[in-house]
Amino acid sequence: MTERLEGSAVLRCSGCGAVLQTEDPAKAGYIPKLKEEGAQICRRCFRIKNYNEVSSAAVDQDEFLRMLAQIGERKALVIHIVDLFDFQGSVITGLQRFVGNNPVILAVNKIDLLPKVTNWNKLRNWVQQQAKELGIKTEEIVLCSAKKNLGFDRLLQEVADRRGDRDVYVVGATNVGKSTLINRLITDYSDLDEELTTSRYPGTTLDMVNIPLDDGHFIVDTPGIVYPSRYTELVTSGDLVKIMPEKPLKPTVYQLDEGQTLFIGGLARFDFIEGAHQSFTFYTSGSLRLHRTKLGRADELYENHLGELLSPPSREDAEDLPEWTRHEFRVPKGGAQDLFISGLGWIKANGQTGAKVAVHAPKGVKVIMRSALV
Ligand SMILES: Nc1nc2c(ncn2[C@@H]2O[C@H](COP(=O)(O)OP(=O)(O)OP(=O)(O)O)[C@@H](O)[C@H]2O)c(=O)[nH]1
Ligand SMILES: [Mg+2]
Repeated sequence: MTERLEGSAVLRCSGCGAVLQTEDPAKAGYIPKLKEEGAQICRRCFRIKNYNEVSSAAVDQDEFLRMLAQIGERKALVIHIVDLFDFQGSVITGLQRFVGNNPVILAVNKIDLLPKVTNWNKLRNWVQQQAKELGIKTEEIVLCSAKKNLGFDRLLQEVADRRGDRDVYVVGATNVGKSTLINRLITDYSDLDEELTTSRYPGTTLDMVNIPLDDGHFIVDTPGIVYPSRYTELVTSGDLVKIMPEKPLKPTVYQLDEGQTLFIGGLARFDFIEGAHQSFTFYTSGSLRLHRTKLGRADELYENHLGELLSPPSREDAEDLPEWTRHEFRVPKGGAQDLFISGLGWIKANGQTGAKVAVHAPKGVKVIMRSALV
């Protein structure tokens, strides 16, 4: 694919957007042999696509913000994708600053991960409310799943209605499903001979990728913003697979008394400090084991059994994670609340009687209380 924006004819990888080069195999965009034209992909994309190889790369964040700011100077329709499993962790709160007056569609992706019983109208209201609280300005909210092909008729309709003579820019945090979503979208708009590269690991797309549409406009894939407050950016690639759910969540309900603690593997800890006997529901990946103990014994258990009974992480990997911070919350009597741990999931407190609780998670990981999603 040739570079349109700067006018020169640099050849780019049609999988990740990196400028193709034949000089240095260790650098982005390496390809053993360059073709003069036509879609071609770099060796890294070839390996991710064919061997599921892990190959995340960090895009320089200043470079990224510069890229985002370019959108504000153009006539664009922006699709802002967030990951429903990590809503508060993946949403770009300052987006308006970058995209100027261009219209934004908020696409809430990965809805296939919610339990089958979810009430979609209620979910839509929840998203609307959260977006409002976070100051997100959006023309439209679309709930979708790029993986399971849900919500796409709606999304395509919204794009068609609002596109006019604009290019479409797809932006979001890493790993929210931007490239997967575009691969789905363009089956309707263009005959692409090479799909965008997608992978389970954050940091797959490395630069803007301009995909020509049939009418001369473009849909543009962008690299994800790295938010260090997401657990998914902290763990090893092996543990990432365990914390990211692949299948619909099967929540686990615990009837707890005050003075009890639950460990989520060795990745986080939930203390029920004070309150009447009540239930708490854990929404985390099915690959993580939960372990119940007494609050008074929790420190000792962690000290002695991290990496074994309490895993992931392994003891060795745990040494590379930041020390834990303790976040204390008072769940008010009233509506149900989630104690949300970015990238790891959330714990729902039903709010019938109120409670004092605490969440322990590595320093820097976003932990907040929010009104319940489910
Ligand atoms: N469950 C589920 N997984 C999804 C969905 N969409 C994408 N994924 C998965 O999320 C992971 C990341 O997808 P990508 O399309 O590479 O994400 P991206 O936003 O382009 O990521 P970067 O290029 O790293 O910023 C992959 O494992 C996808 O299969 C979805 O709707 N549901
Ligand atoms: Mg991508």
